[in-house]
Amino acid sequence: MTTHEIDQDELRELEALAVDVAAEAAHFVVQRHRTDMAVSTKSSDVDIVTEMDSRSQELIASRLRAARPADAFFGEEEGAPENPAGSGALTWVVDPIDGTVNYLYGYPLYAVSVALVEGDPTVPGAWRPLVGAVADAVRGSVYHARLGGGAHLRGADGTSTPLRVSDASDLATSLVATGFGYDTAKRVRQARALTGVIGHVRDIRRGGSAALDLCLVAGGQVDAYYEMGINPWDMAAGWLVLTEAGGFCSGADGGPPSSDCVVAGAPGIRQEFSRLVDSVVDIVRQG
Ligand code: LIP
Repeated sequence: MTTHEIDQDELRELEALAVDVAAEAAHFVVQRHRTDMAVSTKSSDVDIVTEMDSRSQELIASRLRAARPADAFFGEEEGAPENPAGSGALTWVVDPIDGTVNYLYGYPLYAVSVALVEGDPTVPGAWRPLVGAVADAVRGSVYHARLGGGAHLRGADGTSTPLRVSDASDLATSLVATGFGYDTAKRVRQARALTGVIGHVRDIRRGGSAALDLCLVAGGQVDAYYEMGINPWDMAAGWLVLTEAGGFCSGADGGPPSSDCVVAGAPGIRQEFSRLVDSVVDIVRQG
């Protein structure tokens, strides 16, 4: 991975750009939500994309290209990155609406996720986020962070609060978030894996947005999160917000976070929780 010498001042500017763009797109999708909006499907009948996912991505891409023409862009709704990261360029990794099914239903948990990463986001272990912003569209707040600069929550009233993970040290009384994919057979395997987890923790939360789940861990509202099957655009910004808030974010067997598996949480339960997720990950892998 080509590492870039970027000082904190430049990172602070890039973080502010990510926050502004994510907040603008979040406001846009809330304002333009309609029950009769166009909806189409992707990998399965339940894997949907609304017209607002595409319009939000167009808005974000145009803002970022105007501000940072040399950077690459990798958005959920556009497939392979433009200007491949192989060229050493930094890449904006974007989820224009994370929690699209929630958005369609008007279920109040969806976000816009914008991150700038170095390395190749399509290769596990070959990239890392430098700045990230997750705009909670319904609350009007923005979780954000820069590498080495800590993590903060900008409230709808403009106040800024430092984020800190919980001090959980006992898995049995830990609250855990997770999620399920769009492939029916895989979802059944994820549910089977969950039966191996639920007896070892306080309770489970299924919010529907990986980006918000990771940020809720960063703020201490839940103690841990795991999921098998999410994409770089779902995790890029939330990963950095979480680690800058003092948490851990990895993959199965101590590997990097990836579509295979994301394991994240408060440092006090890292070993226990990682061991637990490692014990069920093969249930989901066996497709
Ligand atoms: C969603 C993720 C969520 C997962 C859903 C879906 P999307 O992303 O954020 O964690 O459980 O299946 O992948 O499709 O709304 O961008």
